[in-house]
Amino acid sequence: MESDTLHRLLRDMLLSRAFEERAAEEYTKGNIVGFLHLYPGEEAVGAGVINAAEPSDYIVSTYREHAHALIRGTPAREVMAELLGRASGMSGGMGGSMHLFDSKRRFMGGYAIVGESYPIALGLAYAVAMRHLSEAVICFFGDGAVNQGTFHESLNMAGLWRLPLLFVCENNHYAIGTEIHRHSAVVEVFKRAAAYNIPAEQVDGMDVQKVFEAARRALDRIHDGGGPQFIECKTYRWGGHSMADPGTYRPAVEVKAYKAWDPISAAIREVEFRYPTQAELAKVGPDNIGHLTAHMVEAGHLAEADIEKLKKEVQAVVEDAVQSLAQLLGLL
Ligand SMILES: Cc1ncc(C[n+]2csc(CCOP(=O)(O)OP(=O)(O)O)c2C)c(N)n1
Ligand SMILES: [Mg+2]
Repeated sequence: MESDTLHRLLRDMLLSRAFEERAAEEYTKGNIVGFLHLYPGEEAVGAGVINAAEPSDYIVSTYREHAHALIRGTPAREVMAELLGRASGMSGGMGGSMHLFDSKRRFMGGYAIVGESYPIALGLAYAVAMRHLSEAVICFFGDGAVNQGTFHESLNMAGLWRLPLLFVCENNHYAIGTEIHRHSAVVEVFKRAAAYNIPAEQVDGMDVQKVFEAARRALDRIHDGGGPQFIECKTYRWGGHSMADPGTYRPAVEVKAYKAWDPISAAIREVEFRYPTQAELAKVGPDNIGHLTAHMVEAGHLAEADIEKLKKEVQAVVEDAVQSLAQLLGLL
């Protein structure tokens, strides 16, 4: 993979992480109200998929979408202002955390209703197909959303009409507190796409390079008129479902294992779910950002000093976003 691409992926993941950590802080201080669903742990999915897209492709997301908007290019200031309900926010302060929207960048919304992104993406893809354009629509959704009726209806129509749609399942194994084995008859989500004649693959969602490459392949096929495609990214959210959720339903050992995810850890990849042993835990490697930085340093794309520089750079972007709202936050 090209050095420029690797740097972009890393920067986007670091920016997403720094933004979410700062948003959590502002929520705790009471400056952000309502629900706040954060993305740490899942950055490789958004960064990999959105960077593989063309600027002319559309994105439809969920309520866990701050990083998707940032990666798409919406300035951190506008995203943060929306979380704070300010008029300078990307949705004019009317939407808040779950309803980010930036039509200029073809970011066609975050949505609070589980399973809402499919029919909207389907309509956009239908419009693209009617105009015979070489554009794709990317539709994000969680593992919990695959049991909604809209999933089946939308995949059926996309498969039938061969619409230019990329379905991306962010499988973080939980729908709030319900683990996938308890909410889905078929836990290998990608297999469901076969029922609608949609090519699908499962990808390690903790490895940003693998996600990027899978998304590129799928998007190339769509742009070439190949019809809908489906990617299941296996990932994990480090925190609770939202800031209001301490996530105590998950065993500490499981959270620890995923926080130190080794992309080829057999313990975590087993189809039949099993919590890793202490010995397996000792062997697991860095998180999804750590994994990429280690690879980049090893391959000579990055020096340790660059990582610190990059972290400072994204922190400055996030800090600037918060400071732009300083008066409101009583920081002046
Ligand atoms: C139609 C509908 N039913 C229930 C809810 C409440 N709800 C909010 S998030 C969520 C879980 C969704 O899990 P998943 O799709 O896996 O996404 P994740 O939060 O893990 O990213 C539920 C049930 C909702 N918002 N909309
Ligand atoms: Mg989920």
